[in-house]
Amino acid sequence: MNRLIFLMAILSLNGIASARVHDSVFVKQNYDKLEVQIPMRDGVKLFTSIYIPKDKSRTYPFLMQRTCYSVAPYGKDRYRRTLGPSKYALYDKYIFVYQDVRGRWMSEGVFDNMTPNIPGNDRKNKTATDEASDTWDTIDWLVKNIKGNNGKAGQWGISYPGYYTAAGIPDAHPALKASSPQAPIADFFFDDFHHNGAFLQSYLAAFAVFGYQHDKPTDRAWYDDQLNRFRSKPVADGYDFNLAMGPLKNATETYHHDNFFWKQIVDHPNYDEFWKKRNILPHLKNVHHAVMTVGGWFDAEDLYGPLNIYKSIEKSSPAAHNVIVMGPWAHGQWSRPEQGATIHNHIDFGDSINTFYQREVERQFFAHYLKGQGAGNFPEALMFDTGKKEWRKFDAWPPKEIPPVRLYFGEHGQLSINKPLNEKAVFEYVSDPEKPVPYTSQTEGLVFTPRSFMSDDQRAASRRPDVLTFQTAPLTEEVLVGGEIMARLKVAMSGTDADFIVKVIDVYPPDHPQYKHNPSNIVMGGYQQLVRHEVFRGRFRNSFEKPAPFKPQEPTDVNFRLQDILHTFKKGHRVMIQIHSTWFPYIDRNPQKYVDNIYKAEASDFIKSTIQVFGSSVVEIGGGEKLDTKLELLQK
Ligand code: PG9
Repeated sequence: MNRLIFLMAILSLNGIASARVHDSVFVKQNYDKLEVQIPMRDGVKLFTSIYIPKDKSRTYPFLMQRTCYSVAPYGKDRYRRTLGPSKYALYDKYIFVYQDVRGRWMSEGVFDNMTPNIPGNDRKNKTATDEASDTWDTIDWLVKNIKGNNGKAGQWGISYPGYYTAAGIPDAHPALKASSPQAPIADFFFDDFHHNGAFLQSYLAAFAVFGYQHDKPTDRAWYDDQLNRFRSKPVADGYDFNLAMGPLKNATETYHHDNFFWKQIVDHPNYDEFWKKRNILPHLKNVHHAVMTVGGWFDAEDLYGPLNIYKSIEKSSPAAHNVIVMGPWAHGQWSRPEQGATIHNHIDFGDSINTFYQREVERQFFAHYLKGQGAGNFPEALMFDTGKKEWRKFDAWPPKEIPPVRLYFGEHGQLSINKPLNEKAVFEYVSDPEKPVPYTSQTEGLVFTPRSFMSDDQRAASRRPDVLTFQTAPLTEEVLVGGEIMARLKVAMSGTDADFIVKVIDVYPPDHPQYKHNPSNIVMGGYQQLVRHEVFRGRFRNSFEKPAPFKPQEPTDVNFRLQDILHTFKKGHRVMIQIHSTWFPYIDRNPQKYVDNIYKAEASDFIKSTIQVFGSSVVEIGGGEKLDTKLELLQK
């Protein structure tokens, strides 16, 4: 039997290998490559690789990706192994365009993170540049200079390229007919580097990529030496490494003393003009072409972005063909070639999910809007229920048809659904920054960005005295939660500052079957699967721009949103909520003594704090009052 399995494995590997070889062979057999320097309106030239179908019997739309991560391979005879957002687009044939954005790799100019958008609907005649004008100028040049195009252009990108797609939407060129920002960044104060003002220390090693200017166009990574500062010796345990480093001021001295982006982060600890002008959301208005935003429910990098880009366009341009797809994916996982099962950490979410998305959703979106193919009847919101593990279509998101669920905390770790318990109850823990709650059940080295923790087992956390844990009895019937989440905490503390982490957790029944991709020591019986979390730096409870200390022992409201959710808690499962104040090294440690700038805090500023959470607190899922009124105020 083992021989048969081995043989099948070899054949399937050959199959994958031949498919991969086939893609790269298909590219060379069916596309010609062109490399051009496209002049922007200010004269800066952007390096652009263009792959044109050899078959001249028909015309083709453009499908473009703009990126800060390089359009390699460089050289007109060196071809990408595949083209486009999936192999379906490759075989359907487009004129694929890949561009190094301003200031990156082989393009000229100066790089800026999250280039501030310059508002103005007369994009064609503006002289100042931003990503919208660079996108406009690029499309204009392509339509006028590349033979065999059908006068239509689409754009897509994942992660930072997803941001460039979103940033190319305002005041779009008339030829731009379809945009698909995927895991797009919307605002670095809420995506990637920060969550509600708390710094993601798990990103510490990534700064080199974004914090140095190249002195001229180059096809070599000019920041490698700075990246290697973290690689001088292997780091087996990121928790110990980051704890031993001490306060963030030591990171400045040791690793990032010459990094312009780190300096900007340190100089702008609050949501000031520096961050506000880099937020793309307020500029997503008057959208007249089709937009399909894609994200992953377990995307540890950009989850705020896709949800809020979709909602911003929905609000500003209700007539736009604006849809959203959210699947059971990690960051960018939907773009991977089909592996059979979609696995996130220990959880198996089902088979052929990527094939369904790439072939039946994404392929159809571009074919319809760029080639006039198909009926174009895309659901407003195609959302994956991460508990039932099935897709659902909604006419609106957040959904109107899912009743709100309110979760109340009670004594002895009781969690009540829709029934308030004892408002006068007080729950208490001692938060010690010298012994922060680990953010993952596994030991990780120094990650570039966090990833697998988003659906991880929370049993180790629930057994810690500095983690408040509340859970229902086993459910007698399934409970569906969907939409936006609000945590409304009433707290008090012995210190003068604190972070709050709130987690929504699905507790599996003791007899839950194992998943075959896990080793036997990953026990799914009783697994406490993280479904959604969020971090909130308490100093920003009244305003992200104007932080304020807490008054010791004074009951204080800390209200904040967690990112959206669609999850069925099945019969026999339990709903669990955890609350704590450290989560390391995912986020940096709050000294818990108020200091003006945590990036400059001294080791002596870090103190233990006794935190109290009162029984009047509640977590609302779906239907709740939208807290982003505060965010909306910020975005004006
Ligand atoms: N989420 C990706 C990232 C940004 C910044 C640092 C590290 C990763 C991305 O948006 O490309």
